[in-house]
Amino acid sequence: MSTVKLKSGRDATQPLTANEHLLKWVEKMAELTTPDDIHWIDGSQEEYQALCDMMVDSGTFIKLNEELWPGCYYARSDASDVARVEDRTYICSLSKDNAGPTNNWVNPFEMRKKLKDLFRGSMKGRTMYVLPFSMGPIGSPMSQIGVQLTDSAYAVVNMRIMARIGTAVIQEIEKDAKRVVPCLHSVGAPLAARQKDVLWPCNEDKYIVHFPETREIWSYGSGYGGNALLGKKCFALRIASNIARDEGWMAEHMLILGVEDPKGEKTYVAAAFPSACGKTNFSMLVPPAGFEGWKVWTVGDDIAWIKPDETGQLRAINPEAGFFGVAPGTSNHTNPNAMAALAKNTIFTNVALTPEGGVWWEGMTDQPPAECLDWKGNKWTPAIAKETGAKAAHPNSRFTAPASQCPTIDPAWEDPAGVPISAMLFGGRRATTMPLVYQAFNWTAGVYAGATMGSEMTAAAAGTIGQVRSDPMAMLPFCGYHMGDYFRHWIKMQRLVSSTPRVFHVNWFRKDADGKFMWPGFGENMRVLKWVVDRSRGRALGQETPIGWMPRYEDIEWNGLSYPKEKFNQLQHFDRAEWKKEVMNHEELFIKLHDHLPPEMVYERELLICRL
Ligand code: SAT
Ligand code: MN
Repeated sequence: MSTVKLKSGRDATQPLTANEHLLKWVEKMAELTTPDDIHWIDGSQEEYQALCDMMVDSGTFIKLNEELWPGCYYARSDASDVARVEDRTYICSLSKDNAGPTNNWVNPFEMRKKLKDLFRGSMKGRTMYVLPFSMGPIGSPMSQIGVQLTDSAYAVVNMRIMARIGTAVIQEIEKDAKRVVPCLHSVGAPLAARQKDVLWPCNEDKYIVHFPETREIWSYGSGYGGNALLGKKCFALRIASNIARDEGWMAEHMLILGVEDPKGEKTYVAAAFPSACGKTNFSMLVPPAGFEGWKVWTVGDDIAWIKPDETGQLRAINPEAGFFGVAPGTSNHTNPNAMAALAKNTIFTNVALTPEGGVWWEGMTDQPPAECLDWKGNKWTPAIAKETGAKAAHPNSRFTAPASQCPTIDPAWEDPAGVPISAMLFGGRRATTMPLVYQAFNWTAGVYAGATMGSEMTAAAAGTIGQVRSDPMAMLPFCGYHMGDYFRHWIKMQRLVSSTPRVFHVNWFRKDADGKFMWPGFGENMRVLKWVVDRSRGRALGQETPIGWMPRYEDIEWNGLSYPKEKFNQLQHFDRAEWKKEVMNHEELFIKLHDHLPPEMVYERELLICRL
């Protein structure tokens, strides 16, 4: 295989820079991985098209019906390479103590040796793409720069949607103002001479490795999502959380949205929910009946970088440029804005393919297609599904769509200064115990609420689905250092800001005794959001409870929804016995983190116990 020919005649093997550091590193990594070719990514549309065409020729991509899905492509991964692999993810800090008990750690010297063995010759028979990328708008003082070397064209075209890439980033690198984070990625499937490639090369053995002190990422063996698009979780969360701690800002697993009321007053809110718990839907919320004149604007759906400005106001940017969203459950009913965003120029992975050359997934339409090919390429019909339980789309199937195509994308979403954050929400999937919403008494109590949050596990990570696990700030798989120090950093942020955002805990997923969701969710979450905004602006009432401030029935806007008061009280019900158990469970994580746990967390727990 040799690198693609570009119509413009540009020879992509020619370096796009004279920057010596970059050239030397590329050369060194090429010596290690021995690709057949090197392709410098300029990020142009022409180049993107050429790479997509190449993958269509090889069968990795299927071009979707241009009439129905203009500019869209479809890929099926290897059946074993469908999600992030948390047990193969490492934080290799110099000392084990810095990685903490919630991260996998291996001595960095040992790990480097291991990685060198793995990467030696790993790109043989393939092209190595040199992919410069910026997380955050190019030129924003809050942005960070990386270069990903990868032997996956799939990773390159996805990264072109998810980040700002190419020549403009090279120019930033040449200004030499910012440190570049080197990211090496190989699917770990070298090709022997004349060996035919498979559609989705990967390796059973996977290593997703971060070196926090040297700010490096080495990813081996997977072509999927967060394992392969290294700007996302690896850089924007695991490495960035380290940079943020050192520099006094925050890298968080949070969506960012703006609420605009009928008078035009705008309030920005950031919210941390674990993967596949509805961040994308919430960030694109459509206000329900009764909220005429209100608008919700989308800044980001997954990651927020949050920094105090010179006045001490916290401001956030979305470091990403696209949405890597969970497909199943996304529909014109649940999220029309995501549906509009993914209607064109989108890459679909592991959804189902319809006979018309379209895509489908569970929940996309009420009526499933009469027949389609499932995410493994097998024939799927509703009858087969009924009989075998086979899903047409993998539960973690994804769309990669440009954020700019979202109808509710905020006019300020690329503002280099970011948007001001007034409130922060924590939440997960909880069938019991957790009310729809409560407000923490203050910043420290809010940090405690985030630190002790839990959620039922989803298909976004390989593992047990449905079990409640503690997932502090939705960062358990993404915090690049000791979780106890991370809590300390949160506490310390209070000293760096002029006023802290108000902190809330939400749960859209509480169930009644019959196992039915008690809250309609989706657009109706606007009612919670309005209370959050009003509380943040000091103009809504609530009731003090042992866990925090809660809205009474009359504090919520019910215009347009008939939701009985008794049901609301049940939904908000705070059960002392359940909470006592909950607080006991908090201890499990705290014991693990004990020697790094800030005293505030212990005091908050004591106070909570006293109030209970
Ligand atoms: O695979 S990703 O990490 O990009 C998506 C997610 O788990 O949130
Ligand atoms: Mn996520």
